[in-house]
Amino acid sequence: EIERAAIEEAHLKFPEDLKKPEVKSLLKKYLTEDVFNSLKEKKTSRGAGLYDCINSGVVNLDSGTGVYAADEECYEVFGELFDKIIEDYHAPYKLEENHKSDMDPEKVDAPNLDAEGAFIRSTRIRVARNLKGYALTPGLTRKERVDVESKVVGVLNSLTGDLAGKYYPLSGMDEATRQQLVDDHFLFKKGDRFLEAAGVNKMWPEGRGIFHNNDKTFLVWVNEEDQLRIISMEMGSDIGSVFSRLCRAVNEIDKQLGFAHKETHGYLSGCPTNLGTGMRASVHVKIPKASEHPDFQKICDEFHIQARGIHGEHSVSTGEDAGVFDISNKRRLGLSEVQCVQDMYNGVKKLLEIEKA
Ligand code: CIR
Repeated sequence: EIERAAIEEAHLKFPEDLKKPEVKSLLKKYLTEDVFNSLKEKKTSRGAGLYDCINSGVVNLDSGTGVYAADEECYEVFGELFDKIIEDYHAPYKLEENHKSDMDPEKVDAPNLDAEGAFIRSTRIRVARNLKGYALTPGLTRKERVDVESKVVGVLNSLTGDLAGKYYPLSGMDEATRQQLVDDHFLFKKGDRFLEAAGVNKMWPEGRGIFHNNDKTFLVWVNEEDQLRIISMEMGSDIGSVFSRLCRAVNEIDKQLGFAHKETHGYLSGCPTNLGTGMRASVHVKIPKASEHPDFQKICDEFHIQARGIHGEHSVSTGEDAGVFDISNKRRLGLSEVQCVQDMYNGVKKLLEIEKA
């Protein structure tokens, strides 16, 4: 508590480092001295302050965004800062428009794009969700974190049919299990320096774990960056099937536990980039020709899709994977989950037309 008091005292002064020319974050753009002064002494009812919201971007000057919400109320109490950042990141969405969710898989128009399996290797869709009534992950207490884990695992263990599976807690995990989860590319690592500075890594690895079904097509990360990352994936190109399995799981968990949600912000997440649907729908697709097309980037922008290498955000695919791209939806807030999947589908369809031509 003494340490916390000292931190809070130090943070009544504007973070001058943000003025350095190399800093390009949305935090820098919108944290004017006036906004800082108007917010610096405010607190949410759980005790989160401006420090909690901005520390990640102050410590990590290379942040793109630079802010996290420790709890739901941060989005209101510090709205003067968050609203501008959210509307900038998720432009052209305006918070007054209200976000609508739709997890009805029947509404996606997604006949298989590549039934022969010549181009699309795999399909994966994830959503970020957090339970109502708790802080978001930067602000979770130990008791809450463990409580969230036990509630979520209770529901996951009650799932039946193709969703039935097993939960693997990270604490005390044996080496064979760990290795298997690494080999399956299921294991998540401790959060990066951005999450560290936001407070998301506290008490690591306590309260964290991974659930997967027997077929390894349905996966849930518990208390990683969000309380829940719900993931549906399979080899091949059946986007409809992957979305449909995700919807069944998400709707069941929502029914039993209830997700943190605001009409204006959609599903809540500690990171404002993940508000709304919290969805990333992607395929790994081999498009060596389309990706060399002079208008590739323009087409991606027009179809609201994002292309990256298959080994993470800034990777370039080489060797056996040359020409293989991870193509995902780009928009996340102000449109429904159905529309996010449709964005990805339409974009991939277009890229395959170019590839074949
Ligand atoms: C940042 O501001 O750069 C980090 N807090 C990560 C933000 C989320 N990731 C992203 O926008 N790609």
